[in-house]
Amino acid sequence: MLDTTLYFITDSTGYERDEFLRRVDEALQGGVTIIQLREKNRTTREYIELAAAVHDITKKYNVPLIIDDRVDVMLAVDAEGVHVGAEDMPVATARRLIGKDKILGATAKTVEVAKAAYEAGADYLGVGAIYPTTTKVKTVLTPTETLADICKAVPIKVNAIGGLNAGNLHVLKGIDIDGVCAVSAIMKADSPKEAARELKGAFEAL
Ligand code: TZP
Ligand code: MG
Repeated sequence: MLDTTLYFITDSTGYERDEFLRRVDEALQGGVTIIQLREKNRTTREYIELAAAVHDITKKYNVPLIIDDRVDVMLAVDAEGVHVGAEDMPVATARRLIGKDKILGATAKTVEVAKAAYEAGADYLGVGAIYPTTTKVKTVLTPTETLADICKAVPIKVNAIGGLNAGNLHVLKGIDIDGVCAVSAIMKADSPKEAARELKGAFEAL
């Protein structure tokens, strides 16, 4: 059963390979339940090589590895799934290429897009940004009301994303989300392990 409780999205920018992989391992020790490798500035060769290294780690923890955007990279390393956004491959096309057993995630900022993604075969949705993000991601804010509406509109898992940390999750109280996604709160923490633990605790306390 897919567990999106604590969804860690990586960003290797600024980290040496070993330090990046060490942080990924730490985050997993801290209780991350699903992990997405998200690389925007790598060659295909580098993306595949890094994905294989991350996959070797995630397998030890039995945590699914999702590849951002790139179906080819997902297939190359036999990762557990792929995540597509509005400018990426359409959800239905991705589903056709990866088959019915792989995990397919999609980004949704409106109820309409959420329903379409569900109907096209998505297993979970990432909805946000809830707060402005300090990552380089270009995104608009999604009101928490829309997040709540999306949770009611689709039967698949819905995660909140964008600027979330253990100290600000309370804005999501009462909304029927399945989990939270975070980049910076875990990636850039002094201790990714502690950060993951705290974030998970804060989500479970909601
Ligand atoms: N999509 C919407 S916001 C975001 C993505 C990929 C980045 C979230 O990063 P952070 O550091 O958790 O704000
Ligand atoms: Mg994308």
